[in-house]
Amino acid sequence: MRVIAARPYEFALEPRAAALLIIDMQRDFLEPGGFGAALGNDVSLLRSAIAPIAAVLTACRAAGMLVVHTREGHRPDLSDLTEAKHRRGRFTARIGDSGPMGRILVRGEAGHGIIAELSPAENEPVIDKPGKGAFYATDLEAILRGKGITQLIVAGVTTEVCVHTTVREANDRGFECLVLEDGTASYFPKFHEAALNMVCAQDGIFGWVAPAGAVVAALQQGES
Ligand code: C5J
Repeated sequence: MRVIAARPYEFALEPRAAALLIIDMQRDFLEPGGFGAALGNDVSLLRSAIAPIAAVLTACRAAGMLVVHTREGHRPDLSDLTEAKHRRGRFTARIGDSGPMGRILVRGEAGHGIIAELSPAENEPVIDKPGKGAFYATDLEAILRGKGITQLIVAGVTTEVCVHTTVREANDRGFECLVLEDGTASYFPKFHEAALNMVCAQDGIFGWVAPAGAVVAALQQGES
């Protein structure tokens, strides 16, 4: 067991029963010309999460932990895209439209890919999800249960959308979640702060929050 200094209190990490879950670190959200930009956002605001996630990713791999990546996106024929999600917003570029990184939020296009800095290793599952939550319409839960996972270290973007939705889904399924405060990011810094506070309010209503450095230190300190 490794003790992580966290809010609202210490998190007792069991590396054999824990996975690092990296949500949607895709070019479509982090680079100009993708989905995030099409929604009118300053995509540079998400880049602060990259280095902290990379540090935790290295430490988790070294500890032999399961690492799972997710990608939000849709089939090329958009058959898994709800009409409501497709229509939402008053912007000119929509999901499925062509942009500088290929068709926006469509599987197989350049923009759908995970950024080079956090490329999945060959043995790391990549979950393609059509929704905001990583458990909705995916085999994530089956993969985690099959490997005996009960704890999740959750990172990625954006804090209040796909990270939060996933943490809520995981919490209801009985997983203990620790969210990386500097390994998540939002286009709206105030939402990032609020979303993290919501996770650990009421003595951990949805889980725990800790900086990447605390997770790396606990993983490097050895068993206690
Ligand atoms: C959004 C996500 N923000 N990955 N997706 O639409 O958070």
